[in-house]
Amino acid sequence: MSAATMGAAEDVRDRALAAIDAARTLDQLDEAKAAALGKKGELTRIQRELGALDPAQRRELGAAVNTAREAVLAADAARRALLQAEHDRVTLAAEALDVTLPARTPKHGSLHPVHETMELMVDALVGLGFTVMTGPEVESDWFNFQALNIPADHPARAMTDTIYVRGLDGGASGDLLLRTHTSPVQARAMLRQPPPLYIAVPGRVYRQDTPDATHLPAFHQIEGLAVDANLSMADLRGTLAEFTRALLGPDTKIRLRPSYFPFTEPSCEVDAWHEGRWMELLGAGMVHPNVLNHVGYDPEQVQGFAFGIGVERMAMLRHGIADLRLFIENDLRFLSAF
Ligand code: FA5
Repeated sequence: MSAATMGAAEDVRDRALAAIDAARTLDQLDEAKAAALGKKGELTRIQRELGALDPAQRRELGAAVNTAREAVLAADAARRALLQAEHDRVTLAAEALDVTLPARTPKHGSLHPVHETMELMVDALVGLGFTVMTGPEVESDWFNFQALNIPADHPARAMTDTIYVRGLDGGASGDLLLRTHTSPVQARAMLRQPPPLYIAVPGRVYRQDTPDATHLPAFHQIEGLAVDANLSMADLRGTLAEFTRALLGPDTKIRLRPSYFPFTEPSCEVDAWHEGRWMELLGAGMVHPNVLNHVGYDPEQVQGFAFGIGVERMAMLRHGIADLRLFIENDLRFLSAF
């Protein structure tokens, strides 16, 4: 075997080591390695030619090829580790997140003060044994008025300015209206079940009232109705005293003033003492026998008391707010104070 042949393995090794050293990327390194050790690589070719040599030469050249291969593999591994580390560093830098940016914190909303007050009022009544019920805001004349002892020509219809609903054809519906109070649910409840009955009815009501500090054209009421044997005005007063204490504190003073509602007899209005004056909170009374008769209850067997409380008025007292209109202006500076 010629010295030139012996030197061939070392030449290939030297060229491979130089190419490996010069590789700037992992791709270039792969190329340099394949040029020596790949299927068509130079060392691979020399190795293939070993078969044609006699045994002594084959052993000698074979050893030279192996030494060269190990040198190339070692250089490749060392260079690969270096290039891989560099590659990782560049990738990490490119994909880095700046965790020092101010976070976008979620904005938490809160219940509207009227809604929150309504929930507390309902809770207090549930605590006194009442069951929650609701009814429609678009109501029939019969439930809103007639069932409540207010016939068509009754002067009490003028007590509230009713908003009537037109039929879809644009003509007057004659019968449909936006309920002016939560009282129509009294008859709905009594028609559904026999006495005894204790219900609390939260909901929105509508009147053609001009907005002022204590009136809104759309507001909320909670109706209370209790029908049972042997109920009296004393039960009504006790219930309302407990209720107002639960909402406004244990020292709350209330007073009952005689009043008139067609669907209660006797009737009263209840005021709470607030900031040096009495504030009207609700209307109430003993359910009129005609109302019980309308729904098939026997006034000889059962009596009832009923009351309708203004939710906005209660929210006003609880939060010391002077003007109801603040509740509907949707000024976030006002609403986020609760
Ligand atoms: C009624 O609506 C009767 N249905 C209450 C009732 C129920 C009496 C059961 C007897 C038995 P009145 O119109 O007074 O009554 O309204 C009741 C309460 O709603 C008032 O005391 C007041 O707190 C509130 N309220 C009335 N009008 C307005 C308004 N425009 N804006 C805000 N709150 C109002």
